Amino acid sequence: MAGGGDLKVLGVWTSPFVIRVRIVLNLKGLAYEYVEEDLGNKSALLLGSNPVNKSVPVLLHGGRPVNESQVIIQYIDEVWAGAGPAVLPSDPYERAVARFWAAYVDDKVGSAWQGMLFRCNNEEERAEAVARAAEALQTLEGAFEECSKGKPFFGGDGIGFVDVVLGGYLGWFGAIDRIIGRKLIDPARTPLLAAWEERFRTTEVAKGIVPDDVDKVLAFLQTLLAIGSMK
Ligand SMILES: N[C@@H](CCC(=O)N[C@@H](CS)C(=O)NCC(=O)O)C(=O)O
Repeated sequence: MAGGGDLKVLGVWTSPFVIRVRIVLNLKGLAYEYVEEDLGNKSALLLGSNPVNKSVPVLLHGGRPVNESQVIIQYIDEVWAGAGPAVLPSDPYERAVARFWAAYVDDKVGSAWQGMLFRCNNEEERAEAVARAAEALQTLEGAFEECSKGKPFFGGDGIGFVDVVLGGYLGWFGAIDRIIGRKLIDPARTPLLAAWEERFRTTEVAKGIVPDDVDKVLAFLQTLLAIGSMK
């Protein structure tokens, strides 16, 4: 594996933002050191590397920090352009489209994810966030059709930017499915996304990174709620 021993990721194993970065490092075949952070007791390295947001992930490349998951992914894709498949499309228009949908995912799905798990005070508020997530996923069903052009991933034949950005949430979706008693990515309403979810979860690059142990994720949710994280 490439990477030269100078790559380090500060992360939390359930974080959608960390997961997407780790999947991209896998895609590129880059070796890195992974350091699990405790959000209730952040390390001096995390606070010093990301003093603005104090959030994970942080990528340290030769000791220099890069912050914000979407920025990190684009940095990796540029620096290791020759390693593994490109994550962003080479065509500028298609790249702009991929960036648009990635931003949409974090804006709409990300805020609904926080609403469903961390910012709901009662079941009514959770249901409202679930409805917002469902609406965003419906829109993404159309985006999938447009971006994939009949191929298996948003990125076409292989995993691309929108795949990793949305795919980072799948571990939590499994936990949400358990909480709400049905599939958030509903095969009846969003059949393309439901098939994509199965495909994405079982890729070599996602296996072992996207959490599939729902009980463990739900137990971790209690830890995060106790420390008031993600509020
Ligand atoms: N926009 C950021 C979001 C990162 C983020 O929210 N990370 C969470 C973990 S999932 C975090 O570190 N939160 C800090 C905290 O809860 O104190 C990114 O894409 O990197």
